[in-house]
Amino acid sequence: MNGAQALLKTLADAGIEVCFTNPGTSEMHFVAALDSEPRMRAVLALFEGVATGAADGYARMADKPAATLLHLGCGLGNGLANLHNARKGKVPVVNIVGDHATYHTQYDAQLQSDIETVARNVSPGFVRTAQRTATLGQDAVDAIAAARGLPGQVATLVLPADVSWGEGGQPCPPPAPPTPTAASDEAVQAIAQAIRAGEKTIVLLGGHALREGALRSAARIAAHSGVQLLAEVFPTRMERGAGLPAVERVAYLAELAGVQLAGARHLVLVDAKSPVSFFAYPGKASDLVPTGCTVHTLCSPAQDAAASLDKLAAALGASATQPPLALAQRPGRPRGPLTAPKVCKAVGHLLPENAILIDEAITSGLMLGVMTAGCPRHDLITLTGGAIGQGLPNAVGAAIACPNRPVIALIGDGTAMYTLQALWSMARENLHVVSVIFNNASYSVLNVELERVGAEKAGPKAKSQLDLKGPVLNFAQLAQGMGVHAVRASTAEDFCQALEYALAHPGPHLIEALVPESLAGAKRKVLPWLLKSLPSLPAPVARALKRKIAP
Ligand SMILES: Cc1ncc(C[n+]2csc(CCOP(=O)(O)OP(=O)(O)O)c2C)c(N)n1
Ligand SMILES: [Mg+2]
Repeated sequence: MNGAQALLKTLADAGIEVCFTNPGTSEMHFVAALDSEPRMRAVLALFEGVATGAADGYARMADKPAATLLHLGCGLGNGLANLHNARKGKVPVVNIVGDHATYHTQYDAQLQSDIETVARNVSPGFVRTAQRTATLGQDAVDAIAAARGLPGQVATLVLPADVSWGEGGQPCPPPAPPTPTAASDEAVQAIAQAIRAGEKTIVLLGGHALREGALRSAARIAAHSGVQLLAEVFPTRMERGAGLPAVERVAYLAELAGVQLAGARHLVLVDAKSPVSFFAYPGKASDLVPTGCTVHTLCSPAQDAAASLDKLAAALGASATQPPLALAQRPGRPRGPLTAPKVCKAVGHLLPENAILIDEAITSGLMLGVMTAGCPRHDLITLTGGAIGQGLPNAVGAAIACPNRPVIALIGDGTAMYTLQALWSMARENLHVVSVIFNNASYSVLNVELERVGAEKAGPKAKSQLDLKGPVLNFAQLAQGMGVHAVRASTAEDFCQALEYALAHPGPHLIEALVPESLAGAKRKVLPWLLKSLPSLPAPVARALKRKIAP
């Protein structure tokens, strides 16, 4: 057995069944070994950012890692943004990067570069360059253990070509799965005491606290003790829909998040990070915790969120409380000229049972949350690390992890262009993914940001960096060129019909929604002023405005 064969057997024995690849010459023995391991599915991506984003989407839905296969430092660099998103989402990935043979490094050949330095950015907890064929199996076990650790992470194993092709590979048995602990008695008691004192308390749910069991426990606590629940701004995976507790997410815009958090005296973190502003803005606070608010940690991402919430519910006497659940209700069928809110409405009108919804719609998705709140149960995947180009690759991985569930990916046009090659992988693997691209011919959110940061009057050169008009992209044609059935829609009627067709016909589809910018003209001009005025408005008015801008 050579090293690559031993590596693949070790991965498969540990339940790693999919490898998203974009190989080169240094990975040829790994590629050749794929046929020796029938349990490993290999999925070719035409850009490394698709491979890494697919591995991220897969693990979010499968709750176990996939492997990647990337080509040296440059291939890893191309895949970095989506590994970053995985890192921020605490998603396990076994990231395998091929390298030159160990004795070839000294010659500084064309593709020679410092792989470990690139890797440390996204896998600070585990970067290892395999040294010998005989120990490669153990290296793989260590990488798997690190990836599946508490919390999940990207683990990078650099695989020199001679370690891969050398004889004497030894597969190793899988590492034991980790067992997270519940919150400590002290943490539970301290938080229960703070809650019982009756001051305004917000419980911020993140990570695994947004899965069904934890959500139900949190909702019991909220119903029993009057605390307010919020979900982190960009969940890795959130279970929602009719029959589950509905939890509002922290808003992206710091000023709106400020309205949500205002007046809190206690903030309880459950597998969540204390909230901070996405960016810094001149004269505005970065830390979103209101002054005078005490931050408590019920459990860290390394602990068991559901068990911790159960413990807190028991301490408060809330274990038998029946929490309110989202009612089954859908918006009506939209009509007339197509707009982004109407696309969200159509998705709410038609979302099938058990769907996986991927939201990378940026400004076009502002209404998605309210429009889908009462839809049949679904999972929501979002842009955890803010590095755009995640959604389409995530859809590839999610569809492979859950072949019997429809995947609907809502993506901005600017965003779609980062990793558009994902469409080709959807076609090749015949995945049931409906990609909806919002063609508003703009980096619209950056136009909003331009107003918000208070930059001086934007001239034509500045504005041209943020608009995508000329040439206007034609996503339907681009998709067709990659083997994906695609249509354009400029009315709500056409869009609904296209979505119904796509959902009824398994396989990949793309619907290009031709829409105006959601935040344009007067709306865009007044937004910064509205946001600025929020802190000085009475709380009920501020909350009403918040609901209007980003419900
Ligand atoms: C990797 C990466 N590059 C650049 C950005 C900056 N950025 C944020 S949003 C955005 C444009 C989004 O445009 P689009 O997808 O068309 O959505 P819209 O704003 O029009 O709703 C850009 C370039 C980013 N977040 N991540
Ligand atoms: Mg756009």
